[in-house]
Amino acid sequence: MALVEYEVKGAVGIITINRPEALNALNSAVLEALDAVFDGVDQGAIRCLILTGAGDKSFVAGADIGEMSDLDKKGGEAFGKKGNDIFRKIETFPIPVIAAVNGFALGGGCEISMACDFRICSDNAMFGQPESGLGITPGFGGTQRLARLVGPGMAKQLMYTARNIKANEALRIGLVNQVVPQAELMATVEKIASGIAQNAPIAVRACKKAVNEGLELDMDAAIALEARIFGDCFETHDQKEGMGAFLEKRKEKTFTNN
Ligand code: CO8
Repeated sequence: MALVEYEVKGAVGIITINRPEALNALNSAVLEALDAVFDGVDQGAIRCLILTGAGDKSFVAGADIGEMSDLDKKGGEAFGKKGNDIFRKIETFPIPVIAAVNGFALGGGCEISMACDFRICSDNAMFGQPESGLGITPGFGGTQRLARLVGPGMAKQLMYTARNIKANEALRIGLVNQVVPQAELMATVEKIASGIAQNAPIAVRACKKAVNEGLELDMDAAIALEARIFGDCFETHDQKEGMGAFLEKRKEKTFTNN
């Protein structure tokens, strides 16, 4: 069995981290396999991706503690970079990526979920950044993405205390968008992904770019960025198709990502 599996259902791609015997912990081999799967996604045919973990207990229980335990400064930085490079690839991937969090999302597991566009989790999910209890900081972007997602005060409390939180608390603090019974998780996320896949991919991708890049700018520059991206839409087939269908009272729309 591959360490990372990839299944295509229509215009939705499902990426499954498949190392259940270690609760899908991220070692170098898993990170490299994940990178290769993202590189292989057919960006013409696929309109939404789902990232999940194999089994019903864990999404990803963190970076591999065994592999990290003997690292020196240089090795720690290199391992951190390996994770950061692939997480950034996910975050900036042109196609939306939804994390379907089906259990533990701890340390690097919480971090990879935060590199996705948004998170839907099962009722048994558990999130946390337990690194301070291991004598390290989060190293796959957690100090930055958690603070941006839930605010610096809540992020600092979670990191300093190394306390894990259950699904409902993750929902309350805005770390996840929705909590569903575990048996319904994949069906729920696939339905959301299919809904996204029905909209103009060129517009969905432009929204992702505008939000991600705009958050790095001050408001004036961010609005100017949005204006440029918005204007670009009017040179697309998909804008003519989307508005044309509305005006013609036509339900069927043929979006081409052009
Ligand atoms: N790394 C390696 N192996 C793991 C990990 C992990 N993170 N998590 C679980 N496993 C393994 C266990 O060792 C065990 O293997 P074995 O059967 O061979 O002993 C197997 O998975 C099953 O785990 P448990 O028996 O522990 O299962 P439990 O249900 O009793 O407990 C827990 C589940 C609570 C999730 C527990 O496994 C646990 O606490 N895991 C570690 C969670 C953690 O601390 N994660 C954060 C790791 S640090 C990190 O992610 C830093 C990211 C940034 C790195 C930057 C690099 C520079």
